[in-house]
Amino acid sequence: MKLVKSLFLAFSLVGAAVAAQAAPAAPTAAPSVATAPAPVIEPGAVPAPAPSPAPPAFVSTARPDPHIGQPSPGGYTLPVQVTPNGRRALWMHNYVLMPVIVFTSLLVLGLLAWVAIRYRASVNPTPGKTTHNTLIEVIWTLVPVLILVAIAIPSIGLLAAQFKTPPKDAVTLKVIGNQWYWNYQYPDHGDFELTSNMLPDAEAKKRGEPRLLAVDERVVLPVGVPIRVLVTSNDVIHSWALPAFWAKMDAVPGRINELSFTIERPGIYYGQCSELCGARHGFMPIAVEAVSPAQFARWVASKGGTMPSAAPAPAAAAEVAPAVEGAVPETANATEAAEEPAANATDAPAAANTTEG
Ligand SMILES: [Cu+2]
Repeated sequence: MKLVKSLFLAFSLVGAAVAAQAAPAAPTAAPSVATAPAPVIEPGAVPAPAPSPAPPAFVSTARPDPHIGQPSPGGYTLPVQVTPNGRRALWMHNYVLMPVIVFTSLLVLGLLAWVAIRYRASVNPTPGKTTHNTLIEVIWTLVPVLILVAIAIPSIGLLAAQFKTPPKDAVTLKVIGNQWYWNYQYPDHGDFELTSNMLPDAEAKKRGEPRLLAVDERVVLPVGVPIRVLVTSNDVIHSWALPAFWAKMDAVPGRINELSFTIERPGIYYGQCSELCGARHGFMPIAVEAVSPAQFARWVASKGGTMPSAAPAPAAAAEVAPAVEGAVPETANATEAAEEPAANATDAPAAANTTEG
């Protein structure tokens, strides 16, 4: 009897704590935990292990930033980059390529103007007979060569960084293209799967998301952690492309392509299929929600997945959803999507292992 009493006490304490913490975020979840009846244990029976309180459901609180992770009105340059490779590539574009292009264009324009005006027929009735000048020929050969070498050095480094193999403990996301939606699998986290379909315009508007880019199931990834993306397809060639990550990788049936990046800031980032894949090619957007590792662990739990570490991520249980004014309701699954899951899971681990070497 004493045991029943203490169990009941412990249980209501835990329930009260969870209710107090989760009240602003998930008011519906709290009462069910708090009012759960204490288990009745027959005298002499082996007591069942006390059920651990379920982790609070992951509720997305993020709202898309209209200037980051999606096209913005009047935008004329590359999007804001949120990965180290992206920032490096943006730097190269802004401070190497653009100055070279602008300088070269202005130089050629100036030379043409000079020739056209200074040596026009009206002021040069008898043209000069000069055909060769060794010094000028050496200059116009050597200078472009030096410019190309100057561009090649940072360019090759950037290329190598983009295809650097991610570390072994990187979070693996498997992306599978389908006509015309994306499947996502998390092989390191219990291999659960999502199907991501575009939201209808009205629903996207209601949620404050851009039309043709919003989806019913966002891919959730942790920030500050290397991500390994394995990209493949079930039918035709698609391409998983996310401009803010400097990421674009073909999804080819029967083969797995690898891509890796580290997201540096939380947010919602949109992309699109970037390989003409059929009639609804323009309607299979990508939406990635980058969250803290603790929130990621909670999201994984809410999907029925597991974290690869043995410890059940105490941070995830301790941390409570932040205040959620106008939180986006999670995954109303508005579209009549989700045909057959069509998971091509069998070839994934083998192929992934070969890439790890
Ligand atoms: Cu496609």
